[in-house]
Amino acid sequence: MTKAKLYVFSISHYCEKAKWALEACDIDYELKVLIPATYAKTAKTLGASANSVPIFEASDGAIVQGSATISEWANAQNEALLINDESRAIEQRLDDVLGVHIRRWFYSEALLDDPARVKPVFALGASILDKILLHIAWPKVVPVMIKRMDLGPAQELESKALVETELDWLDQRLSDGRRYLVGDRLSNADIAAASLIAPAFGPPQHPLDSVFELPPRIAETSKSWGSRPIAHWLMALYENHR
Ligand SMILES: N[C@@H](CCC(=O)N[C@@H](CS)C(=O)NCC(=O)O)C(=O)O
Repeated sequence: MTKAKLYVFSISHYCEKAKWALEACDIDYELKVLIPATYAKTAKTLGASANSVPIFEASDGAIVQGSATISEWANAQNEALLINDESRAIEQRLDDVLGVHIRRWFYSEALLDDPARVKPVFALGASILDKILLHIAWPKVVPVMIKRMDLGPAQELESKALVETELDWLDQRLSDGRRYLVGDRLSNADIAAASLIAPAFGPPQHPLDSVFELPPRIAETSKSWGSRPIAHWLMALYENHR
């Protein structure tokens, strides 16, 4: 048997979510950092059904794709997390709405205003060859990402408003002072919320904290959202569980 592997983009919040779930379930794995220019080829070689990361290759060769499926796989090994219908429904909403719009809001500023700031975050942990390839391919990668994620100034505002609505929903859920989104221990919903929101708040325990500074408009918004219950909850969850 070979060691399990997790294929990721270093910058991806969905990949941070899968890493956190695997680590919370004590799964031993090797991190394989991919880059936008070549990841699709790796996904195809692995036999993954879609061109997206995270992809987990278990030590028996099984391929598990997508952060929610990876969390389920990890938890099936030792049930370290709470996963039930309620936590699954919350995770799905977070994946489909908050995760997508926080990314669109974030890249609409970061990639349109200052793409050079984003490249080193993708390069973090990549092989030397991939770092060189990324550098060469970057001018072509940026317009593809802009088109695929539908980035732009109007989209930035639209996604920011959607993120705010989802944060209101989470604030409401936390209004009774609960420590976890579901039940009384760490669940897939907690990991999903914290890892997907992290790009807007930059908790110090986040693996990218030392290499990524929030873009200016997001930094300003993040400051103004700092007293929200969800902001305090996020910082505490990273501090206590990451
Ligand atoms: N819902 C999926 C989303 C995965 C996803 O969107 N991954 C992005 C990186 S953040 C990706 O691989 N994008 C490349 C592409 O779609 O071509 C999950 O939770 O894994």
